[in-house]
Amino acid sequence: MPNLDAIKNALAELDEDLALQLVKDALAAKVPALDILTACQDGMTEVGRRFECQDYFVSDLMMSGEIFKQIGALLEPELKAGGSTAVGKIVFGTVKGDIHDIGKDIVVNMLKSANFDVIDLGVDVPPEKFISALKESGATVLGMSGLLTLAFDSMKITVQALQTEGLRENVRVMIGGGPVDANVCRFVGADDWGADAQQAVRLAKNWLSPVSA
Ligand code: B12
Repeated sequence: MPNLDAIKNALAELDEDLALQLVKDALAAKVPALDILTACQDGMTEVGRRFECQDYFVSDLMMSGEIFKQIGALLEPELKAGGSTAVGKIVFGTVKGDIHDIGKDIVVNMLKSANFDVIDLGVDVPPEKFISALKESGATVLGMSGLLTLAFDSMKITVQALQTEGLRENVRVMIGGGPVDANVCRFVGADDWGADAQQAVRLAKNWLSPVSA
């Protein structure tokens, strides 16, 4: 039986071959993809901890990112939320000053799998780019991702820009990314926040198709 702790440890040790093999074994043994994803996120958290302790360097963060992306590609077909008839447009991006996109990509893919039309603006997205995408697309949900502490300010400024542009009444805002919690949500002035991609899908379903939610 594949061991989720072993996957977490292989990622934390940056053992690419072992991590990928263990993920393949786990998928073959029908371990739920979401459980594998959680183990991998725990591994990334451990990488972050070692980076904080200066056991790891930026090159190690990059290596962990590369491994995680390959694991993401293996898990993606299994992570389809499926079965949803929800439709609606969502503008999404990692906020200005932040280039972390592994979590954003997972969330975007899960939203797409749940039949939402997602306009992904990428990383380091300034408020004005979010605003023009919302205006051009008519989307009524904005999703912002950020892992750096400085991302909180970028998120807040973006919400203020929505207000200034008269869009705030019609656009629901969700935020997420490693350090985001209810306090950050209040600080930013977002409508809600999520700790994982499933929560992003739940929020989108509630906001865009209340009947089927
Ligand atoms: C990989 C990594 C990198 C890679 C990123 C590669 C990439 N393409 O994304 C690279 C090497 C580029 C990098 C760079 C840096 N990093 Co970095 N990085 C990480 C690391 C190890 C993992 C992040 C990750 O991918 N996690 C896995 C994903 C799946 O999790 P996630 O993003 O949280 O997403 C999930 C949920 O949060 C949620 N979610 C995400 N977005 C959203 C949005 C919505 C709306 C919702 C509802 C949910 C949601 O769903 C996702 C799936 O479940 C973290 C450590 C950690 N603990 O997170 C540090 C970390 C984030 N990095 C950190 C730092 C300091 C940096 C650098 C400044 C380092 C440097 N000195 O250059 C630079 C910053 C560059 C920049 N301007 O952005 C710090 C941040 C500290 C802080 N408080 O600001 C961390 C926490 C490490 C640490 N402990 O010190 N990093």
